[in-house]
Amino acid sequence: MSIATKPTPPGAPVDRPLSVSDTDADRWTPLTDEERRQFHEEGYVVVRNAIDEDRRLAVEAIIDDFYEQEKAAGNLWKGDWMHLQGGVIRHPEFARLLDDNRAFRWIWGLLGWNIYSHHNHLDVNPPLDETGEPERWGWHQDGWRQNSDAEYMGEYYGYDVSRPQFSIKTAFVFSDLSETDRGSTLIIPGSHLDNTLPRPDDPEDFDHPEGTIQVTGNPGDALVFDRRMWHSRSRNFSDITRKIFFLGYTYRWIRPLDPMPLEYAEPFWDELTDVQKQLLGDGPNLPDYWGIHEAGGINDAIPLRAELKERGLLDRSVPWLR
Ligand SMILES: O=C(O)CCC(=O)C(=O)O
Ligand SMILES: [Fe+2]
Repeated sequence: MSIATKPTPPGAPVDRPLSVSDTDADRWTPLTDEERRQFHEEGYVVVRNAIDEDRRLAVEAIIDDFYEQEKAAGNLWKGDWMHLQGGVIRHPEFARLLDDNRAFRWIWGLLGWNIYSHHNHLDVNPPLDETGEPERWGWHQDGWRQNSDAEYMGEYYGYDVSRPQFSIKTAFVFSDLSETDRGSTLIIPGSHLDNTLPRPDDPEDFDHPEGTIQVTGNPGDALVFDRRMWHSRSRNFSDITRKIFFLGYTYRWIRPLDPMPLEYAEPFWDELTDVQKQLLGDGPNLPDYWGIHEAGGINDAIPLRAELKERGLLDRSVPWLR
């Protein structure tokens, strides 16, 4: 079978409806029990209108400027792809995306208050050059060594347990991904609870796994997904350049993956809120990253905790919101 120009499989809503949050809830509306259960079962949600159109347009223009800069600097990948890791610290509008959006309630609602962005990337993927390389098997869970070092060896001991969640990503859609085959992310809903995914014998000759959907989205929507979700890039067979910003959030006691020196944000540091500074990785001392004071004890001054506390959103019945 020739894969070079094979379109990716039909996306949602062919086999199943997308898991969608259509609410106009703002970032401080707590998740309902039903929403939390839905995410824990499905491993993802698409948030409609995560940012408003005027802001999407403004940020898209900034993304285009970065693309030109990276191109001029010879930093594009595979000829014309931009994959700018740690990009969130490069512009105040990117930093603002960290919490000022309608998907953020899923982040604090599922991870809690002791979090930051350890990993984020701004991706621009022009239409595929059909003379390009064949598609290669790209299915993975995020987290690198988190999928080995923190393993339970459940199979060895005869019980079945999923590996720990550790992080969640929000992908903000800036271009029109409302149709399939525009390079949007492939996922297998519910697969975040499986520790393995069978691989093909030939990484250049395969069908995508059963249950694969292609996550479509309108400009301004966001895909929120569990880092354990088995997912893959897909190829952009359309004539529209894909523009998308992935923001990964994890606990502050996990080290950054991307180079994000806080000095990059110096020119606009004073424009940021304390929550945004926390989410960029700021903290006054090491115990702070563990959620505590230097002398021990929960630290109520940690900005996102303080914000949630002030709004009455801490919740003893949810461990990460205690
Ligand atoms: O570009 C994509 O669609 C997927 C990228 C990816 O693997 C990720 O963000 O973890
Ligand atoms: Fe990934």
